[in-house]
Amino acid sequence: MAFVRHPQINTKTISDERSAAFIGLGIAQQTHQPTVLICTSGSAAYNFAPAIAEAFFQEVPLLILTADRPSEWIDQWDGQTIRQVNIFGQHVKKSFTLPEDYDHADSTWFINRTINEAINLSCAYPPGPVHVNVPLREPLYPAPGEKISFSVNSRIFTEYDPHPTISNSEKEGLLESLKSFKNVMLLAGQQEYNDGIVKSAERFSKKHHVAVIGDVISNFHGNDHAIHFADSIVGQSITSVRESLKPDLLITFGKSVISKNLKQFLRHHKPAEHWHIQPAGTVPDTFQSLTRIIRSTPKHFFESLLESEDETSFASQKKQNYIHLWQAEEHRIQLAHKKYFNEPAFAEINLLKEVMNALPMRCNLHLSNSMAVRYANMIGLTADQKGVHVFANRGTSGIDGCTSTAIGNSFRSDVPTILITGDMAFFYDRNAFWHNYNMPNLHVVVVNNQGGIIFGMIDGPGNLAEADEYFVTQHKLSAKNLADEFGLDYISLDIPKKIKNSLKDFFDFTGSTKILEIKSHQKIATDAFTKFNLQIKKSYDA
Ligand SMILES: Cc1ncc(C[n+]2csc(CCOP(=O)(O)OP(=O)(O)O)c2C)c(N)n1
Repeated sequence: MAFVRHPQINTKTISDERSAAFIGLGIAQQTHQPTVLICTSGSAAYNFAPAIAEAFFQEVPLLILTADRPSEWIDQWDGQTIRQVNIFGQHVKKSFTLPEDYDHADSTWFINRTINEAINLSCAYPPGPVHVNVPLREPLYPAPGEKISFSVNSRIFTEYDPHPTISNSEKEGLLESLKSFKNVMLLAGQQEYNDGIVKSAERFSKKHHVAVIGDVISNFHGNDHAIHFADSIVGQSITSVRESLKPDLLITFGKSVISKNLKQFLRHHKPAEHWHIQPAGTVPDTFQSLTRIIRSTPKHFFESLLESEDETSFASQKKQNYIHLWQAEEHRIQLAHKKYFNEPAFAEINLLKEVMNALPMRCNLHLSNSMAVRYANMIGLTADQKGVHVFANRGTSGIDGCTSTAIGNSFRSDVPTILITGDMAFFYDRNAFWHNYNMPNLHVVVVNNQGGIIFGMIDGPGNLAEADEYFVTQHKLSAKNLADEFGLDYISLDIPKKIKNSLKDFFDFTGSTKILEIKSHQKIATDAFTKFNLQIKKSYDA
């Protein structure tokens, strides 16, 4: 009530706490400020947990306020009472508990300083979720006529993130070292679109002759010269090609990469050195070859290392060869794509290619786990689609909040939000729609193949006798029923003849929420996926 009645705070109420928390995550992705999540006591708090884990690994700021009973009432079989202290375990940056009684002046001082610390900590690099447990003593509701008043001029601790810089001596050392490597790979992990980073990385790569690799969640599609199909290249090529692509020096920044093929390739062909650029926080050793942690922002690193003398043309030529090798492979994949997509087919990968081609110039593109994000990575975005900003819940890769996150984005973005999702992820998170708010220009593509088709596509579960029942988990749900129930516009795409008109209707932005259900078939989809990969493999036969 205090939040709802505060004149400068915007609130929304979402009944399902799991969806609410993911919606909060989606809002924070747009505002870059902590979204405050508030819930009642008891199991409600646990339902925030999936989104909190996602926010922790995706490094999105959230401030979580859980109402609680006073400590003496815990474990006394009182209603809606569970053990809430540290309930989110290691997936919050810190957990605080506020005092239960406010009579003493020290209590209000403590609350003020705790909330200051919580907000600042949530924003400090790497941003993330912070929990404040709030035990409340009865009476919980104001007496009739009782007014809520707000403190004015509350004390605020301002805090600015330190800007880690590269000293001159460190810069000299890095440049000297950089010169000594021939095959240098710059690999971008998941990050939000940032034109400044894309451009400075491009200048850095040109200056130092570095091959730039970035998948669809790295938001590097604005860079024409970068390699976007590394997953297909290292996954489908022949041994000799893979050997030639091995880096001596790997430089990484950003968070995770989608491709298991690429991770395995780099773990197998370990570079002599791996530098990771990250201003603060724990640095993962994803490729088992980390040798240097550079405490800087990527942009500052790239720009600092631009100021150096050019290498001799002989040295630069040798480095350039490595880039050319990657670019030739990228070109080979593009040609294979052309051949494959030239033959029309009513299959998921072909239809999603059409969807991605038809995206508006400026939009947020949300990709659910798991085939949606993989298909999008294989199809790729082009440099002239740099107004398309890609989001995916790859912190924990859950299917439980992809729709809610997209909806959170749509609440706070003035460009359309397009979600491409599989059916399992879509139906799992159906309560994302259970509220009374408009989702302006949210357009959802549901690829309905009646189960988790990913498990039929990856090595391992696909061949097991239990695959259909326990992995793919067949179902008969239709997005039409959901659209009817929630009053959303619905378009069904079930035959090739409808493609053009369905996409035209779907990409007509009238402000309403639209669902396009692609009626897919598992066998056709898996056969098409095999054919697509075979087309790439075949290009190595000659
Ligand atoms: C909360 C959660 N439960 C289970 C999983 C395991 N999982 C990964 S992908 C997937 C199936 C997704 O199916 P769907 O949304 O239909 O997409 P498709 O793979 O068919 O493209 C499952 C169950 C998960 N990632 N998250």
